Amino acid sequence: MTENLNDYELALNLAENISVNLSPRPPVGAIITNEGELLGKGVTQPSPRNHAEINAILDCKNNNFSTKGSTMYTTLEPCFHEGETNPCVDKIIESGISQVFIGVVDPNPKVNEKSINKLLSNGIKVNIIEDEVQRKRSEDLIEPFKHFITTGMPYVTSKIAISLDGKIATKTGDSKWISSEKSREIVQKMRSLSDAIIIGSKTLKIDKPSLSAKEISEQPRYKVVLNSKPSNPERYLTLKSESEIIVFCEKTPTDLSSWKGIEFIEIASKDNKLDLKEALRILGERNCMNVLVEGGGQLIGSLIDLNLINKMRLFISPMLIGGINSADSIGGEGIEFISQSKKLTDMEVVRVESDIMVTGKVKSHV
Ligand code: AOF
Ligand code: ZN
Repeated sequence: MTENLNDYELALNLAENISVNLSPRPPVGAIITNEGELLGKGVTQPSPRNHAEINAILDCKNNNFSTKGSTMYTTLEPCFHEGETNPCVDKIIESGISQVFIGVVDPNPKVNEKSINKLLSNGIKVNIIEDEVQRKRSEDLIEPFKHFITTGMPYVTSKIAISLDGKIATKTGDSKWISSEKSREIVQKMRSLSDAIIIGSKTLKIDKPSLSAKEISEQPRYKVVLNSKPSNPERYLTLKSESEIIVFCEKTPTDLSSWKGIEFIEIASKDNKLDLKEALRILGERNCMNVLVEGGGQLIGSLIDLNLINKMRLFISPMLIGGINSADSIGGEGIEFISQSKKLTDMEVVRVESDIMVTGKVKSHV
């Protein structure tokens, strides 16, 4: 039986419009129909609340519809395991749903086709969505989750505001503001949907950022600074908020009383550079699925050198800064040949007031 594209489209739209941080859960949308009639819909809620499929089943009940013989469309394979909620697969079987359309198989090893097999062995028809565009949208939805669950590493997005000539500040370090107000609002939303915001110590010193998601109730869980030899607690005062502050360093300062409220995590360094992969691994261990790197250019460049950035977002502002001594957007070691350049895919270009917002995925291993 072929899928009803419109029904699946609705499930996809529900998932794509989730605008709260669900980490470490993936966003899922589910709907239930019977003979073309919409009976109920649901989306994933933040832990420990319900998964999408359970919400869709509950919605049918609230709407006084029976789920017997109905069809479910869900953007991700239902879960198999007993986690914070009962397994969705069992709820689907109990509810008498007779057919399930699934966007993508759950890459979580605890699920990974087990639910599909369980549905099939309980006489429920299972179809994987065939439409290529919808399949791709379903895969995109779980991309950070897939990266996190299969590697244990956070999905890293880097954001940079640059002038048309690729500068992130003037020769005196002034950078306020390069991007438009609307672009900066988008960054606030990106911060609120991230588990951790990371900057280098030079950015902390020069920009004095708060890293908070301004005028948004949901804040990043961690504000993270990479600072090999932390020596100036005053600088960290701009970060004070409800988020926890982590400093990755070579050595914890001895005068801890002047660093109240800051957690130090020692990691190895080589040639005066902290082990960035280790820092990200530790954040992954703390269930950080989405992290946002806000600079500076040296940190972003080093992460790119190490293939640790998954997605880039640039806000390009129609201004020229110039100056051989003003900071460039990306530092690091760089490459020798164009053939070694990091390619971007899935490019999106959007006009935001006078800025151009460019977003793309970094294809790490070309
Ligand atoms: C679903 N529906 O809406 C989502 C699923 O920690 P727990 O118990 O919330 O389980 C999270 C896992 O469930 C997650 O790793 C992923 O495999 C799956 N996510 N599954 O049936 C949902 N968000
Ligand atoms: Zn579930």
